[in-house]
Amino acid sequence: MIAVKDTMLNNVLGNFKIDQKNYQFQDINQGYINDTYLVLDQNGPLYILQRVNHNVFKDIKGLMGNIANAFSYLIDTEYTPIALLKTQAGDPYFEEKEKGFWRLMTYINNTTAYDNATDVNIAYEAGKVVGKFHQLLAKAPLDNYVDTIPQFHDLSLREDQFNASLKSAKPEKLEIAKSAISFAKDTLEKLKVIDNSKLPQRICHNDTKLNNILFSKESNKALCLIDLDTIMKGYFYYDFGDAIRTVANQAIEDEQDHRKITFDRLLFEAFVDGLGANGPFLHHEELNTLAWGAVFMPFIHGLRALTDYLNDNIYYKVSYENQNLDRCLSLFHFTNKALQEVDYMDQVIKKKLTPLN
Ligand code: GN1
Ligand code: MG
Repeated sequence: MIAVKDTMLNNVLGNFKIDQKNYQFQDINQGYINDTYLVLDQNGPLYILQRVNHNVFKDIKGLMGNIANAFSYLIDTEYTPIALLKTQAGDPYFEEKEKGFWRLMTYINNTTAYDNATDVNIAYEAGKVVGKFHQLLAKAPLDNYVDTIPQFHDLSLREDQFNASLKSAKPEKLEIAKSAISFAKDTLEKLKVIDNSKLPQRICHNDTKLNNILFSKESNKALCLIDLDTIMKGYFYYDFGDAIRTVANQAIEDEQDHRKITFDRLLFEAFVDGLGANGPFLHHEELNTLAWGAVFMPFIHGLRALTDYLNDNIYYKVSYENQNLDRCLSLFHFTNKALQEVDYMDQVIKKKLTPLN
């Protein structure tokens, strides 16, 4: 069976401008959206091959244009570049009839990614590289970017989708998810304090969970961000909050044992220190929203997981029936912890980060 898959993937690689040989493949099953494979030869890993999920990403050309544009700004001695390999026709991705869209990227040797921060160095390095990413992309013109998923982190859209799922869900699911549904309704009201109207838009990564940051196994330094599919306009608190939900929390996203879910203040502070390490880049108004961003991001992910559970798993790939519900409950548990830390987070942010204006 594996051989059939290897042949299929080798056929895909035949369309790219690389040495043609018999490659081996390892599934990287971490994501909920795309299919990702590590490509190896007898000397070890060489490339990352991905089939981009066209159900989720409707405008692949725009998406790949965003990535190519971002790569052209992400050049710095403190940022490790990733390159896209071109197809034989010179395109940045290969369209296979009916089976989808494939892209091939360089693999950076001797690297790893973490689901959770195990020490303050990881948290600090994560903050530093997220800051560097934003400083470099602050120079990229916003108009060059398309919205790969329109209104991706728009809470009113996610609220509408949640309300629609409440109407169509099976009664037994509504019963099982009763407490999550009530937490969602309460928290939706609380989050109305966030006011986007005064915030500058930035090119954001929009999926800065810790395992989208590549670390050197040798130096333990954070090298760069990966998974740039959702690079598009956004507010900085999206990237801040999405990092915090995985840096300050020692549990995995679908953790069922909620005693393992933490809001670790030392890890939080180390991340904020890292963010400030390359000098100021955020405006005063943006700093004001960061603490709430750390509530907003785990919540919006929990809400989307809950909606998908109620819709019978039509969006995320699930590895078992109730995974979306487990993700929701775990994310909401962390949201609740973050809610209790808003004043504390705000004080730390104001103490450690200097505004630009
Ligand atoms: C999805 O598949 P992955 O892990 O890259 C989702 C993100 C979530 C993430 C985990 C396009 O990303 O927003 O943070 O799952 N991406 C999309 O919850 O929906
Ligand atoms: Mg992603």
